[in-house]
Amino acid sequence: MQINSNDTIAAVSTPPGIGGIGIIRLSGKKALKIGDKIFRSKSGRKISKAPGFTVHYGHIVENKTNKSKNVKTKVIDEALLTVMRAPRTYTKEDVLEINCHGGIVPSKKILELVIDNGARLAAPGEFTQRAFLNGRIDMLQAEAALNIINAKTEAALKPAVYQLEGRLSFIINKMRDKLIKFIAPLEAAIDFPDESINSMPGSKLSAALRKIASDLKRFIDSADKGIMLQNGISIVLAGAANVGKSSIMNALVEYERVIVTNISGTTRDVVQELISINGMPVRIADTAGIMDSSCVITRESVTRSLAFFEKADLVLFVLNAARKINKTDMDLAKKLKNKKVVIVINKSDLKNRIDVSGIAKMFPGAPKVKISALRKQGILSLEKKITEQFFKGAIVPSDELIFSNLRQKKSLEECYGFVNNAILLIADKGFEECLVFEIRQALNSLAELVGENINEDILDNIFNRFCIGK
Ligand SMILES: Nc1nc2c(ncn2[C@@H]2O[C@H](COP(=O)(O)OP(=O)(O)OP(=O)(O)O)[C@@H](O)[C@H]2O)c(=O)[nH]1
Ligand SMILES: [Mg+2]
Repeated sequence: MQINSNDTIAAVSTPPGIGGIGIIRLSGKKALKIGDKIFRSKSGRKISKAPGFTVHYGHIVENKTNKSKNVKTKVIDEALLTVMRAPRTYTKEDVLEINCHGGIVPSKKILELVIDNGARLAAPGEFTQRAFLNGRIDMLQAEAALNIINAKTEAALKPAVYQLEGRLSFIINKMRDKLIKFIAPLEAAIDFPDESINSMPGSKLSAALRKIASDLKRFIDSADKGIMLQNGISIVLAGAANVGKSSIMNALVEYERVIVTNISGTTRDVVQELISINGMPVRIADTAGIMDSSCVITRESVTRSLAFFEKADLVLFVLNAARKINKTDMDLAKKLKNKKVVIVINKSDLKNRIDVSGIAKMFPGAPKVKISALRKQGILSLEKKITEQFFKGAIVPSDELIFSNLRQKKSLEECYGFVNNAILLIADKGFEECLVFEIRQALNSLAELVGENINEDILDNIFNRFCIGK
């Protein structure tokens, strides 16, 4: 993305479509001057003369010069303008927000007007990118803004808000300060070998580094949780025909989403829904029952089901409590062998004839849960078993700090590696130069984590994931 940060940028910040209000946002040196050109305030006051954090009522106007050089003013919309002055704004630049009537036409027309008057269309995430480049937030906070927008459940929102407040950045910067304190005397001792410099004794340094390593390990583990909370996980209902997969789907989504009948082969297409299970965003898929058939449609649906099992993070392997395990169940079990599985014994309201021990042996450690989708019994314990597969204990224990994407996890892992190298060097009485090198590398990983010395491609990659107008 070729970005000129001297430009004044503009975008419609509200989602496309019809709504109560639409917001057009401008940021940059010319933002308020453009306001003067396109806005006639009721009070007659000029936008460029208005103090920061003031709101102005008036009309958005377009001035057109006709052939005889007469200026004709056309009113486009009634609007409220909010003036925010640098540096106390989202981007640290002058920001103008235009609240107009919602709807596709007014906001599009006003955007065109501000562009005709000197603004440029903002790239995705460019407002947040400016906040980062102008030093108002670091990369962890920029990513938090993205996570807040994309949060699918409240549990996913909470850690993102903490991150935006800068709690993670605070912890990481404290860790950086500590590491710097360790190497300063070590470096001095290398540079001035004749002077006696008091560096930390090896055992104390090693203990301090071990504490940092254990914190890093905790953060790395939390990142897996964070990534799952942010992106959600995919779960698929798998089983022979008529075992009650669609009934379980309906129980989990809490409405009659898919057709249920007593005829084998009711479900054909894969049907997916986004739900929250104990705060975890879950994409749940109902699939066609596995069965032998010469019917082309049935065979195609079975092929699609099998393809879906492959992609899922977790398979709910559904069995019918009222009948014995048959060859279809066993064949399917073989296909699911390498998957993370919860064994769901449905129809447990009927007379039990099932013996799951054979199947259970094929999935060591997989939880089993008895339910009745028809009577909505055992659904809560099924949900509990599902979350336990990904999270031990509560999804987000209060005040836990959670990293939330692969980029962050990679920097943490790199740092962890270097800190461990440093610990080993101390144990082996290695050279101080090597020790300093490892700690320096650890510091570089942390600097990258908060967005310092970050490579431009990575930067573009992060901000491209934002929507336009953020
Ligand atoms: N008694 C009892 N019947 C159930 C239960 N769950 C589902 N059924 C019945 O079993 C039949 C099949 O249910 P579905 O949910 O359509 O089963 P399915 O696995 O989706 O079937 P296919 O789409 O054909 O593979 C229906 O008549 C349901 O009412 C249950 O827990 N107890
Ligand atoms: Mg079905």
